Amino acid sequence: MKLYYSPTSPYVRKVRVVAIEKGLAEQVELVDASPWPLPTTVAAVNPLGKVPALVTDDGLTLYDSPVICEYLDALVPASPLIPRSGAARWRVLRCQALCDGVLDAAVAIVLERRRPEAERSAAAQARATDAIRRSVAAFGAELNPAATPFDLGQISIAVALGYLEFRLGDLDIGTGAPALADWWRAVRDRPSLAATRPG
Ligand SMILES: N[C@@H](CCC(=O)N[C@@H](CS)C(=O)NCC(=O)O)C(=O)O
Repeated sequence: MKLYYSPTSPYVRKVRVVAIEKGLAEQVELVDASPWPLPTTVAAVNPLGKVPALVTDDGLTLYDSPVICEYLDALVPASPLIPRSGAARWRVLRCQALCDGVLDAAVAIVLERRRPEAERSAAAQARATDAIRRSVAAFGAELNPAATPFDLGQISIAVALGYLEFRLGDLDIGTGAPALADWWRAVRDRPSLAATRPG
């Protein structure tokens, strides 16, 4: 399989963590395809021009990160990272959606900050920051420390917190509730997260 990636993309990191947790890392060849600056090689496989994109051994191209995570999880049916059915499944998928939304808001702020000062919107940044703060405050209720294995919801929370630390440490969003801080301390150096840490 070929994974079109950039080393700092949090969506790519989520996919790489899933690949490691599923024992698939050796089968994933990384293809450097940073979307900035244009032109990007990823546009040849994903018309959206975004990483991650995965080309499977059967030649099927998949995007975006939730679809790729679901594919990798299904490839090795043992120890699913996304429960197959029931409330547990919807909770994990909702948690991934919440965390991807945090990433969308965080990436939007990072891109805003790269624009010339006169073109930046303080209102857009404030709105995105509020969404991040509310969402991180909701992470505590999404935690499932007893989840075995480290499920896709928890992977998504770890990737979101890691990206906020990496790019937006100055916003001082932190981890909020003590339970979330304890959980983050316990998981942050897990091998799949250590191996994919940006920067
Ligand atoms: N929803 C997508 C988001 C992917 C995404 O936005 N990737 C960024 C890199 S962090 C990108 O490639 N952006 C290029 C662009 O927006 O043109 C996913 O989950 O894969």
